[in-house]
Amino acid sequence: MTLLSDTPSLAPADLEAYWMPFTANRQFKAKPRMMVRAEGMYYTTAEGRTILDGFAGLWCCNAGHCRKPIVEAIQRQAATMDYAPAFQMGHPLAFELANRIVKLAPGNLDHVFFCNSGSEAVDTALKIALAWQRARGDGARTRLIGRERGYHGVGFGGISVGGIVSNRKMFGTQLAGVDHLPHTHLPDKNAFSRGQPEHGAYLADELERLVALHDASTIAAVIVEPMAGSTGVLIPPKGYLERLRAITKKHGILLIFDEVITAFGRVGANFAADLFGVEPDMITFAKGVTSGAVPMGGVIVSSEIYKQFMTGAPGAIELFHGYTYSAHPLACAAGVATLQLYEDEDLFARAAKMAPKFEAALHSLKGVRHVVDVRNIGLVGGIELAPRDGAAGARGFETYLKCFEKGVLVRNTADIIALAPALIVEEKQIDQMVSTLREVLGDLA
Ligand code: PXG
Repeated sequence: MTLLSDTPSLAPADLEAYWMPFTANRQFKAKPRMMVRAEGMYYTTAEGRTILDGFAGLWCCNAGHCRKPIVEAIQRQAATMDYAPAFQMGHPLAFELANRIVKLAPGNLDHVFFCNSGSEAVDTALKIALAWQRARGDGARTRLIGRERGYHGVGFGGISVGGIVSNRKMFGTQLAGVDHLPHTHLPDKNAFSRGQPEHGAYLADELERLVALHDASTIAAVIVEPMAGSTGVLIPPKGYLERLRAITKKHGILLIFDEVITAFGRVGANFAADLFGVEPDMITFAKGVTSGAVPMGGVIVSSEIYKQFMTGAPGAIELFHGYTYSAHPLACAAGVATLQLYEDEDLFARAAKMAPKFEAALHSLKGVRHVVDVRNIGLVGGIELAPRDGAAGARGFETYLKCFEKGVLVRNTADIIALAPALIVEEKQIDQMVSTLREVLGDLA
């Protein structure tokens, strides 16, 4: 059998059937960028070009690509038991993975609900928040608070609490009773900050305004990304998350950290909650839990939340929620092997150690043409470009394309370039990413 993936170049007709996500389909299909192999820090394209991966796939392959222990664990599991029913039945790897995640998680976060993506993790967390408030007799708390420029995936829950106009405007009225905090991007005050910016903690006080408007007795939960990734690497100002935690606690509102990007070493700690020293009531995760090798997501909840659900009749199902593929055996095998690999190679500490070098390299772009801000935390970097007159986003997309032509994969959100290399990245690879960007930006109109 010949697989299409064996063929270096596909005929245009072969590209038609696949409706690609978050992609300019016609533009891509006219000039495809096709990846066929990956190893460590590199992709190989269909034309046989080697591409340095500056973005860990899409923020997910934290251990690097096709790492042997992960590959072998998936292969073994696929041949041993492909699937086990997820409802009223279990398999040992699901429990092992949950135990391992809980060991890594901060403070009282000690139970894990599994699903298959970040979007599902967010919807799961929002549903748990509503159900928890109701279970403890606070069923009027139905409001959910998100944040402008937040990205929480593409489910109806996620786009409702999310704050990206293009992800919301086509899709009707979404969830009722949602409100938003302001985003924390203050380029006038915080441009070229290294790590957490100085200004903006006061923006958390906007939650007090929303409480005054809606009354705390109607609000179930606040969800934020501790560091907003998708909308261009917005790092929390010093004191902001602490203040959000204090206000939510004061009003009996749950705080959910969406750590789909930031969990598992991305910021040089187990979770962003650890790095920033703020413990939420729930953490959503996905991506890095399997280093992107098999889809998986989940929610880590506090003991207080879990216990509340465990008070009914012992034979009763406590939460009417779950997915056919919750804790899928292949995902669990990949997850256990991934977390073991992170530990064996001490990759989170490695990320923390590499972060200052990454920071210095990124900030060397200050003064380069078009660059209006550089920001960073852990192994995440954002380089903001001035938009071209009348063509917002064009400069960012061209930068992405030109870097790809020069053998480096970066990501653009409008005119912000994001870098998030795997935690195994070497200094010379960081240098290659930055020098490629410098070269591309220098030539760009
Ligand atoms: N929450 C956060 C914070 C995310 O970053 C999701 C939820 C949704 O995850 P799924 O697995 O349903 O895609 C995400 C996903 C980008 C980019 O370029 C970011 C994501 C996905 C794809 C691209 O910034 N984040």
